[in-house]
Amino acid sequence: MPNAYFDCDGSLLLGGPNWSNVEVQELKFFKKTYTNLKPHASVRFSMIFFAIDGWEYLNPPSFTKGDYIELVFGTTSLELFVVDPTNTMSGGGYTDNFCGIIAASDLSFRVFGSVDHSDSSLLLKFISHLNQLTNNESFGVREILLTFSGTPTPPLATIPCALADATIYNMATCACPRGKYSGSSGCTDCDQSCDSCFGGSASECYACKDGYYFDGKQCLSCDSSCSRCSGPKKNDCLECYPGNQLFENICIPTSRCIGSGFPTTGCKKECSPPCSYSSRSTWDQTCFPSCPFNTFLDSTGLCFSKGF
Ligand SMILES: [Ca+2]
Ligand SMILES: [Ca+2]
Repeated sequence: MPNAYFDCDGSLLLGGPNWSNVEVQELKFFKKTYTNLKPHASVRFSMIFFAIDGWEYLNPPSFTKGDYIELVFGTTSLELFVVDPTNTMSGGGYTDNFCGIIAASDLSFRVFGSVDHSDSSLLLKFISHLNQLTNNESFGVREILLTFSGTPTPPLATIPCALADATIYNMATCACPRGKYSGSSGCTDCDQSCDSCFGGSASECYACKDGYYFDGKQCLSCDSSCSRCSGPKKNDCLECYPGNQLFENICIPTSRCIGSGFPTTGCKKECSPPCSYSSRSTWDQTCFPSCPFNTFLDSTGLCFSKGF
């Protein structure tokens, strides 16, 4: 089996030119099952999709069916076609070329959408319906974000939806730049908490912006220390801003983390000289030097004056 990942001009893809071979069944799909999901009514998704090399796109005005990828969310299947605006084959309307064959153009675009789903497990599957060999055409995907919502798929959430830099079959109404949605008076700003959206409120996001999380109804602010998070607390961080290190879901400023080997191996749980058990902080057992007289160690590992 080829590697499931491919470095496409600096973007690490799931898939890529070693994959989606029409002749090898095992190479025609990716799948992952998510289990133990909290109660929800729909799944909103956001991902960056790559159509690599010699795809036959959907050609207007006849819209002859070309190559496509099937997105499976549980029992729901969505078909992802790309429209070639110039009515020529193999990506004549697109000029980018960053992956696979040098002579064949490629296209990347962000896809959004929502599907109704309420089971406690979710099968996510990408099935290739490319009809030629991997060295002729292939696909990839990255930055897959799934947001589980307590409300059913909204009527305005056209499925799937893409940005203005690509046209997906039958989805022209949602082709607005990132951070905007197609409103009655054209492309309109999303709420500031949304990375992408189908309406103007914080509950109408396909995906939350960095620094926000989805609580099942809307995007809410993370603790200011987290760049991505699963909840509002300081220890709900999933990713940190530059200059910080994630340690047990807390973002610690690099300068405050003194474990030997940091940052290549992260903060250490084990104490080593000159740290001692008595000087490690209680909240994450990270080693810090003893604090000077009349100071105390705070929860982030800094020494503060007593009474401060
Ligand atoms: Ca190419
Ligand atoms: Ca083809």
